[in-house]
Amino acid sequence: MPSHDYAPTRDDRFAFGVWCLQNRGRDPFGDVTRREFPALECIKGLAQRNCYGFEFHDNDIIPFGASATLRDQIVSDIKKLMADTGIKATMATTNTFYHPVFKDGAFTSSDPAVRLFATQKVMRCIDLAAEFGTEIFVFWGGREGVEVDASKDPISAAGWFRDSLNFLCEYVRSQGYKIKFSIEPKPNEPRGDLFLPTVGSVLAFIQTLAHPGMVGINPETAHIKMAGLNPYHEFAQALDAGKLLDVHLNGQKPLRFDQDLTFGSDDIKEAFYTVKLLLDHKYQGTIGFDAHPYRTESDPWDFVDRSMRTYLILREKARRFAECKEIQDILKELHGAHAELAGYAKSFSKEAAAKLKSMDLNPEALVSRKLPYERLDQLVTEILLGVI
Ligand code: GLT
Ligand code: MN
Repeated sequence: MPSHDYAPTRDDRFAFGVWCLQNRGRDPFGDVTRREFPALECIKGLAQRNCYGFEFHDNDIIPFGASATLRDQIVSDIKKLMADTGIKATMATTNTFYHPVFKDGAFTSSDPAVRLFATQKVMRCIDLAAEFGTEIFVFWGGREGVEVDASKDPISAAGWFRDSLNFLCEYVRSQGYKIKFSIEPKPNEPRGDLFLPTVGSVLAFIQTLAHPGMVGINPETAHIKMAGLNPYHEFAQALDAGKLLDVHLNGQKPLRFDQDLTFGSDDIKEAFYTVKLLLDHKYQGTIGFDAHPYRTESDPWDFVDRSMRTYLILREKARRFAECKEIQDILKELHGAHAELAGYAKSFSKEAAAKLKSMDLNPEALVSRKLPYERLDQLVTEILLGVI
């Protein structure tokens, strides 16, 4: 029997994108299948389900081109709802992909006027984020890419992107906002190729910015699998670099169109390792889900409930992994080999190098070590299948 009923609490720090709930099931081949939920209804529903926060694009809550009066009215309604329910606006981002003005990129458009329009839109969204007390501000470059490589030099495009981010970092600093930027990588779709496709590319890019300390990464399971990579390893790389500011958990079959499936629905073992990673390494950010309900659903709430429930079940499985004596004995054995040599390579000296060169490490003997990975993987499988 489970030790609890997997009911989410605010302490679990779950958050959902308002856009996930507003998704109406439209795809390139078919029209909408359900109504659009107004932002207030989405946020209220999340609060009722004990979500810690909501994530939003400017245009999820404020229509493109809305008057200042309408904007202020919407902001005050949302602030009241936040105060009444305690839900927080945990992540904000700008829609720089929907309007046709962004058809050839926002920050990487070859037209400086479009780049400035994008920068202006982001500054307004940053102000909005600050009003809601949001501290993580995401950049997903949905239109930052190409179909025709002859159209722009990727190094110039990187430069335009860098200039815009540097300008916006200065804007945050000049306003005294407590906001960090987080870049969300994706390999393709809606563009043929997107710039900054993976965690590694974002990490390298961040180091070229004027304020790398203000910028981190928001990796998403589906985007990683679209590139055929391992989400567990990609999330780990961001964590190792101290740059995992936010996560977008969902599901995706590898190397396909962006499916945005519910977390854990396609590959439970992979989802398990992701949850275990966040737990083992005491990830401090919110647990953001970015998927959309199947096109066949009539409302988004089953998707919300089961995302959180699956996460909590997997968290309990991760604890079971830590408590499983057989697993822990195997790991102890695996990681206890030649303990006297562990850390040798950590401190370099000429003497240590000379000694290492002449050390007899006997590869033949090292080969004979037993690595019971079949058994180890079976134990994980059985934990996930509920046998252990
Ligand atoms: C869009 C995309 C997501 C991004 C969102 C942030 S919007 O739905 O598919 O992965 O996180 O702009
Ligand atoms: Mn996302």
